[in-house]
Amino acid sequence: MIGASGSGKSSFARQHFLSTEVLSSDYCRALVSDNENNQKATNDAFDVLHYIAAKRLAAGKLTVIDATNVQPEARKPLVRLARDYHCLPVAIVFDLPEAVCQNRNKERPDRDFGPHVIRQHRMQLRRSLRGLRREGFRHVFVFNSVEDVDSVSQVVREPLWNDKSDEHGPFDIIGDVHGCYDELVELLEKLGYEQVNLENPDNAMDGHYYRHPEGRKAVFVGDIVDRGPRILSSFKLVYNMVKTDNALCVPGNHEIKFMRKLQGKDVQLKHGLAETIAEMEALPDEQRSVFQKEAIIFLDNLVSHYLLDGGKLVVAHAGLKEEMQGRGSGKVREFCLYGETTGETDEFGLPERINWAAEYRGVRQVVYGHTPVPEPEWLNNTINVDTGCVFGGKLTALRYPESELVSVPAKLTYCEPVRPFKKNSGDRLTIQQIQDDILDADDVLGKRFISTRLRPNIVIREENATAALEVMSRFAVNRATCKTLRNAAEPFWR
Ligand SMILES: [Mn+2]
Repeated sequence: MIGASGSGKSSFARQHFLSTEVLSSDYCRALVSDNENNQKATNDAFDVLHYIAAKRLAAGKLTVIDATNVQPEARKPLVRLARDYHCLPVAIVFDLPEAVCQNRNKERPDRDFGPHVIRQHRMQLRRSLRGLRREGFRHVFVFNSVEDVDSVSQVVREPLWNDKSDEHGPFDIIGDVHGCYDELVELLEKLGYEQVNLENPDNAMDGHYYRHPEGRKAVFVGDIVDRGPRILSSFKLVYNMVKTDNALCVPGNHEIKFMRKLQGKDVQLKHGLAETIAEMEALPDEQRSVFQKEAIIFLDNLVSHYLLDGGKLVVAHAGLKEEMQGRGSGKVREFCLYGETTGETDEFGLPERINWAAEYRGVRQVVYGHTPVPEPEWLNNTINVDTGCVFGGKLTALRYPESELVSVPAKLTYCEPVRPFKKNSGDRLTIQQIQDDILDADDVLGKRFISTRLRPNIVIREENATAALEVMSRFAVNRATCKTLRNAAEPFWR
């Protein structure tokens, strides 16, 4: 909230938000100095306020800052906090006439500052008004009068676009298609989907889609386009399935590049985009322009990731860390599209990726694609379903909630992968087993609760965990384990 002293911020907050949602600078002044109006306590008060706000935002809780916030310096740390936790900052501005604020403060004996204070607040506020969006506020609401404020009957909390927790599926989550239309159709039919013709077919977008007779929904992890043999047919099929509510689709990095190309931006025709563009150029003029217009709208509206089935399932192209799930920021979108890279390149000249899934400890299942793997495998509640169909692998779907994998083999190797695409040799360890072979001290140190089949919630006290670990570590042979332990528990190791 932004407004001069006496502009009615606290009353508005009391009326429309939970008392625990509102962090007031006055209250924090009192917390640290027993006096709400002690201006000397301002810095400490804001330390406390920012600290609590950070905890709330980390937990994804709506947080209302009740302070004047009329100076850019005061708002800056708040916008930064919102960004750090991938929350959207919203400004509610109380641009009320000076007389209203002066009168209200006169009625309050504890506000004994002179009228110049409010005049200055008002000036700072007016100077700030136009720049709020540039400062990073994603929505700005301005009240110009007492009537404006009083006319608000309710503050409506809109869920983010990525929040589809109301949709419970069942789902069939389909890996990177990359123009493998024949395999896509075969997979859909194997999953039980049936072809339906559109009633009013649009020439530019083909006339059919696939629908499951039991109302299952396909969820595409993105990278529909580029590289493969029938890119536009694949794209149009996904488009029609999304339009008719038979599918959801999150964008892949290839969709974004394709969209930028369609918008006339300077994009290199590499990594298979040339094939997409060639198919488009081959369309008759009239169809092409309709297709282009529709495709831009469709691509531009794709949402970075989805939270599904009461928040139990997350689908994102390159996966998603726990702290970013269901949040909205540029960084979240970036992660969904490209994952996290080290900034280095590997021996094939490809960006070296950070394996976020190895560190994942979240409760939500994350299903993703982006990096082709020979076999989809579970790792810490995440699974990569991109089995490199276009590279001669297969096209895979994960049936949710059944956790059943269904795939169809590629008919051809349509594209030679830069990094060799190796098939699994039979009896190797699963990636989860390899992962579990290395103990991460953070997973076992400190007070722990474990649930067993016989007894739920057994408490492992910190000192007991440490002792157990100490005994176990005498038998440690894995040097990586030794290193982890030594770093995490230096004093006890010695
Ligand atoms: Mn990708």
